[in-house]
Amino acid sequence: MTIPTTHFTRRGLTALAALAIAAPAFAGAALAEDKVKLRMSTPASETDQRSVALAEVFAPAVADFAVYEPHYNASLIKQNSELEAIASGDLEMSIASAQELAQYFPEFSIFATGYVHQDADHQVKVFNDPLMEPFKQKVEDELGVKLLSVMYLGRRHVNLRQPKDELTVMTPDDLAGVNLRMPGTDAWQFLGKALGANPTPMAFTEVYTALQTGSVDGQDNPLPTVVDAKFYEVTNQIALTSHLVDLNYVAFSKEVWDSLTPEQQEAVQKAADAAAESGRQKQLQKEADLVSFLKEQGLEIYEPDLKAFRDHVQSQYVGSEFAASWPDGVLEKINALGN
Ligand code: KDO
Repeated sequence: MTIPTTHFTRRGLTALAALAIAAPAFAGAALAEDKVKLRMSTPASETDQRSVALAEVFAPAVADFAVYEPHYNASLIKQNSELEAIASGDLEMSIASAQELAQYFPEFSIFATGYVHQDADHQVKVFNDPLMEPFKQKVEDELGVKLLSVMYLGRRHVNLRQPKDELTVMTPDDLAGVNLRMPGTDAWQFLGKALGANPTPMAFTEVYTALQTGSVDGQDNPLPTVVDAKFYEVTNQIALTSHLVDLNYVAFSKEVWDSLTPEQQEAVQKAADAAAESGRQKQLQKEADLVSFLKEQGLEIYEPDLKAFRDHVQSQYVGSEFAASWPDGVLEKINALGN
């Protein structure tokens, strides 16, 4: 707390005296105005499991010294600009994608590549493995952002407006000419192309209307997102391609981190890990439960030829500019951590 040293008034002195008497009661607990403000911006909604986990698990665990201030639906910072906002001091936290990081550090595209991560456990093993250290260090040194933990977004699938009897997606060839909305960075667009589709860049917050009006044929996201964002209201089928076991990192301002005491840093780290774990379990449960809900809503849900998709996607990355940026041996290490 900063106490003014000039312009003392009688009333001010009385207030200060009252504070001095009450001081022992505050020992150890900072006043609200002294706490670190943690503005978090995400395109996700308030009911998305990553948002819920941060609000219900992260925020209370750091409440002694920090005020968590979430901004949902990209209302504070637009999608894919959050890291820049943290770097310039306009934001303290975000839920960052590997694709967004790949805008600055192309090697992060390895974590955004189709069919690389196998499942939620594999993501955690990769994130906590020494292989990740140089990646984390670079983001910290060059962008001033600490990647605290990995959050599970889920298995992305192809979700289309066309009913299955009009278009059945069994192989990448079936997606030829399909305008598939993908988020707007190069790594995302490349993945859309690798799936065989015609990728269209668009912010997450615009997708519902685009599906409703037919300005795109479809989009890709995990089942919990299809439900949370109500995409099922404006689409007719889901081909379970599982083309990306998707993740987001809990991104945190390095400047704010450095201003914390070692005890506070430990609390922030533990809180981020606990939130990620809580969100992961809930998201996995939702993925398992939501197939029947979506079928009840009239969507046709089926598994395409997964080998055909995997082979095609992987063949697109071989020799690509993305693969050229991957440090030697990292893909092998990631694969070795899987099943
Ligand atoms: C999306 O735009 O499709 C995406 O799923 C990409 C993710 O990286 C992430 O930004 C997510 O949107 C938002 O958090 C909304 O769920």
